[in-house]
Amino acid sequence: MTDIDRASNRPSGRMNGGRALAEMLRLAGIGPMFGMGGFQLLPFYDALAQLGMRHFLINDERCGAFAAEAYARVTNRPGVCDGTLGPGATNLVTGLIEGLNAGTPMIALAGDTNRAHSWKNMTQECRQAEILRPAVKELIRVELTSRVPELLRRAFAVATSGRPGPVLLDVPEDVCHGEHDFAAEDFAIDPTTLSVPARRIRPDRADIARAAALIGHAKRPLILVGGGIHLSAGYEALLAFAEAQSIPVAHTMSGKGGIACTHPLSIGLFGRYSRIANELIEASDCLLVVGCKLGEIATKRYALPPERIPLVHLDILAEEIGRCRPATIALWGDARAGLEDLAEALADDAKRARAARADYIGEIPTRMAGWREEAAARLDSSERPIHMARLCRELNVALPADSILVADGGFAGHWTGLLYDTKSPGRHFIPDRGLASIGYGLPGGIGAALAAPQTPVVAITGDGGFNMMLGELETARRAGVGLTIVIVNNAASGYVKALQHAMFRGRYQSSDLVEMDYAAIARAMGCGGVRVEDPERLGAALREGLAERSRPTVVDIVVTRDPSRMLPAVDNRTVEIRQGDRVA
Ligand SMILES: Cc1ncc(C[n+]2csc(CCOP(=O)(O)OP(=O)(O)O)c2C)c(N)n1
Ligand SMILES: [Mg+2]
Repeated sequence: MTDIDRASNRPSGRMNGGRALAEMLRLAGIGPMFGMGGFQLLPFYDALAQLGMRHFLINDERCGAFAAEAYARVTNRPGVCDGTLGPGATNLVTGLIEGLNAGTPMIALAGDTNRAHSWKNMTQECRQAEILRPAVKELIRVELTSRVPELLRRAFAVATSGRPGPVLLDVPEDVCHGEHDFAAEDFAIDPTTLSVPARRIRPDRADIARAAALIGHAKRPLILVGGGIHLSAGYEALLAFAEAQSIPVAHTMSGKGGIACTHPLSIGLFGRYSRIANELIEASDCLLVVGCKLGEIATKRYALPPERIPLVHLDILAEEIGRCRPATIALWGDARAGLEDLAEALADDAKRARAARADYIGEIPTRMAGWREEAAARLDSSERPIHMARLCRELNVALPADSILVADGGFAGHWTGLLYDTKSPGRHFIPDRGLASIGYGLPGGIGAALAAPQTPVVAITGDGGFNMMLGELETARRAGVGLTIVIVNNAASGYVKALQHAMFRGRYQSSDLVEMDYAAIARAMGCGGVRVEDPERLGAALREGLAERSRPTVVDIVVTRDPSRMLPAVDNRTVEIRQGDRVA
């Protein structure tokens, strides 16, 4: 529906709060929603049915929040999920915090008790507003049915502005079931608040000038991008600036896709795991950090980057600048706008800068070739069980440029963060690094697949993460999504097992899983299922999954069971580990 159609579709008359919620969401043009019903929000569900809006029953509200979160990342529009009073609402917490930390716009609805009876031990009653408040950017309690449109407007404005985030509307039963005489004017929405970034703010001009001078004088500048580049959709500005000034670009897991990993200026992942980026950071004389929090993993536990290197930090959230590492120059503003301004400030110097940095840029292919040579044995490994690096190589070959890879919180995300190459800029790699929960892969894949129905979507997850979410395979099948789910089957809570190997001399506790045939389970659930034990069969199995467009396919991959080889081996992991250290 176009914005004009929506605007002419504004209802009036007597209706309950649930209907008003649905009418507003329709006006906002939101996509499919994810939730599980309960008494309090049933008028809302009924309105969805009457209005023909898409809503998917999920089997755990946490998955609804994950699916909505991934949906939002793919579309840049708020993802919508709901949960009923009490356990439904509290199950939303993990998914909402993912969105809060990752800066993802979301609208969540939670039913709450009827105010005529609250605090009288109503069934499922709990102090949910207090539990949910720190999980969201803003929690809005709706106290009057008449205020439903106004407060949903507010929710969109908050969710999509500044650093985006989730907003929770806590809706008491009597507000949802209660009725009000609405006028057509009540139903209105500001179209500029429906996608991110809702508004752009430019850094201060004087700060841009100072930053430009610093970068202009640098011989070995480097750009470090985080997830903010996606929130700002700053791809063109990043590429234009990096190319005009001959500046290499490194990325965090969340920032992958700022420029294509296959672009000659991309030096890959930096932080805990790196190909060549960390060594280039060490040798840099000026860092430009864009939309990146410089958190634990990006900084190798605050060991990177060295304090001696001047650092320009561009971020939409002022208080994020300098939190972990003092910034020489703070640029408070939108990533795209800031990069455009820097490019403009340095435009006259671009030719000279490119010439001066020719040798520097020339190092990238040489260093990458050196890394590839060192990693070749792993990337090309034909060992069984299958080497994770080989799997990543096969993903690089099998997945087309427009595909989306959703990566779960276990090793799946770390390995693909390091070795998976996006072939074009944009949201082609979606890891849940906001909270790094395991279990995001499958529901995140559902959300991404529904957001981009024509796009090949692959979700890669550990067996532990998949076990958490097995029930959502039913959701995926019911939704008819042609999602490929790659299970990294190491019969272990591998991350934990690897740490126990490294730090506790192999005294394993609660880190083994029983060997399962997830392909057979998938087939029993009416989905496609392929089990792969031979690395030579990986490509065909992935292609089989990608070719299936109307139901999910599980590709169950038997990978190394050796806990000494579970960490991304292409990393410099030969660190000396003392008890109490975290290596991964
Ligand atoms: C909800 C949640 N619980 C615990 C953890 C800690 N954790 C990180 S990775 C991991 C192992 C997960 O096992 P699996 O999904 O099989 O992935 P693997 O590391 O074996 O590839 C655990 C328990 C987490 N990230 N999220
Ligand atoms: Mg595992």
